[in-house]
Amino acid sequence: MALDQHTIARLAEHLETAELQARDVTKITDDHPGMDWADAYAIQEAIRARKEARGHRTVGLKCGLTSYAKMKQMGVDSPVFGFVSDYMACPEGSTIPMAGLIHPKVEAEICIVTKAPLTGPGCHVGAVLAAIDFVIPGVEIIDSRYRDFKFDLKSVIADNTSASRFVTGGRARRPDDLDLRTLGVVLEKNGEIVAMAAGAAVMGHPAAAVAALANHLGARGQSIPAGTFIMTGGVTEAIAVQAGDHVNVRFQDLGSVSMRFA
Ligand code: OOG
Ligand code: MG
Repeated sequence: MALDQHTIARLAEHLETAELQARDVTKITDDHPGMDWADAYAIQEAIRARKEARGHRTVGLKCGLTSYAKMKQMGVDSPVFGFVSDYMACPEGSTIPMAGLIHPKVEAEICIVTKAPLTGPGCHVGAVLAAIDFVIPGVEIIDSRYRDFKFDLKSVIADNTSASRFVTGGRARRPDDLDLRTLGVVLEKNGEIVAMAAGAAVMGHPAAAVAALANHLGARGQSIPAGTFIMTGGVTEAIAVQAGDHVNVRFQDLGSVSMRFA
């Protein structure tokens, strides 16, 4: 670690305050160019601890930048991991207020819930498939706290990978009767198709993103408990939304997930 505990705590407060006040900030690596990966995840952990200390439950984990479309859009080359809190969950079909958000974008995500723990290193697609209880379609609303959504990997990890809101809906299915690689996803905004992809866009197989998460946690002596909700990452590039927009995502075999912004 290159940063001291005091600086980690100060940066966590800085980024979480930006989130809660919906104000953008400059990316933290501008002021701390020497920060390392451990610092970045330590800041994210400190943000999680702040939320939990205020009584917010952590209700899931997320993989990000797992598709080539997302990596290309954001100009980065490796996945990142974060968490989602109870207050980020929005009901299917609801209206999400733009007040409280900075410059949100929507992403279509294949999500899973585990029925057995997953532990890395060495976690692989087969182990993940054996541990999936059900697959559920979701939409993540990301909202980078960084000005103009511009960041590098360390800055975005510290910012809890832009986590802001999420919606699950559609129809949950057991993994046995699904091929997650060929599962088609169509993202519509205001009735027009704006992006589409298949599950394989996510690291060749969405379960590979979960394996990567287990291996990332394994390197830190942690594992994924049974019953964990996990978002595997946007299958297409993220789409900016504004007040008045309606978003509907159709997932093959899993129904659709929709929401409105006001
Ligand atoms: C980082 C978060 C990426 C995903 O699904 O790829 C993410 C960002 O693009 O702001 O959640
Ligand atoms: Mg995402």
